[in-house]
Amino acid sequence: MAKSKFEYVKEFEQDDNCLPNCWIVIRIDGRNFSRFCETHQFVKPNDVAALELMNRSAITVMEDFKEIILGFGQSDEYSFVFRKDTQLYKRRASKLLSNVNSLFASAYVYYWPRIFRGKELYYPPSFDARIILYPTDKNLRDYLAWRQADVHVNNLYNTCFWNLVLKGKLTPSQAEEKLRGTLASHKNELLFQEFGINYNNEPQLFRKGTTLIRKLVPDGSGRLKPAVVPLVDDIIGDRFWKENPEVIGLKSLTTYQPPNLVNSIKNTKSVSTPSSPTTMKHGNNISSQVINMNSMKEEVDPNRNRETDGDRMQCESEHICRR
Ligand code: DGT
Ligand code: MG
Ligand code: MG
Repeated sequence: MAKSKFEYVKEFEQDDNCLPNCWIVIRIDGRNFSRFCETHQFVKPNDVAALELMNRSAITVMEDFKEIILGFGQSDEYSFVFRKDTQLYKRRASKLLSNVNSLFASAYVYYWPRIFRGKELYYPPSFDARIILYPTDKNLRDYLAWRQADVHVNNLYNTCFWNLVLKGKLTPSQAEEKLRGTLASHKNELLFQEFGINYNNEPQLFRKGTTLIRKLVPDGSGRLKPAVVPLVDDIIGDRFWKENPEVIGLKSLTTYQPPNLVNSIKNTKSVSTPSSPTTMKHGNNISSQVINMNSMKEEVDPNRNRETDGDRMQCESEHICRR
């Protein structure tokens, strides 16, 4: 068919293929969620249902985009890591970015009524998105460590701030003034002295964010199915990466099946579809926790009330304080 005389305009489109052999990270972040959370009266500082909705939306993205090997979420943001050898959309940045972002936003609205039963969605939320390329595994791990350290810094600050305001009856500016320039150790002390809160006992979900990876899980009929599994774990230290070498190694999926999984699955709901990971006890391996997407209740492991590598590294170096 002859080309129309208008077709030359296509030449104005620019190539935006991501460099080969680099990890492709897409991070989305809620646009003006300070207002969105206020309007929808999210619990301060952490609203479990809101986090569940973020996780549900991110799982939807990962179920569709199979080349995403890992997701990490906290607050109003989610990072998605594509395989470094992905050829999806010929690695075109605009295609990857816009598709991931729009699917996340539509999933957020789609699942809102199921998670916030009866709570009205007053206006459509939106998310900004950026794409970043990391040439080395170390760069990628440092990126993820940076995001997880951010959870820690923000959550410690927010926990102090909202306790001072809600329980201590300080005004927001008084609370801000009180916390200005304080180190992590001061904030820990403040929480304990003034409110009897041991920060290390705060839910891990709030302190570490959610990591989504792919595992093979029993589907209830004796078969194994790939599923996106939400974990609450330290991803700053080496342990997580040693325990899940397939993630960065781009190897075949490993089975999420600790030795006593069969017994513990009997005691929990069966994994009906890969889209609904169930709560599974972590067997002998107590290092990470799986979130039940229905309740987001964490499994409590008394051995976990210790500072992890990430906490320690962050606490030692922390001079940042912000809300
Ligand atoms: P942006 O991203 O520049 O458009 O602006 P914001 O307002 O989205 O700011 P950002 O992304 O730095 O911070 C996230 C905001 O969302 C922050 O005001 C705290 C709020 N937020 C996130 N999760 C929760 C939650 O679970 N409960 C409450 N009450 N607020 C939350
Ligand atoms: Mg935001
Ligand atoms: Mg944010």
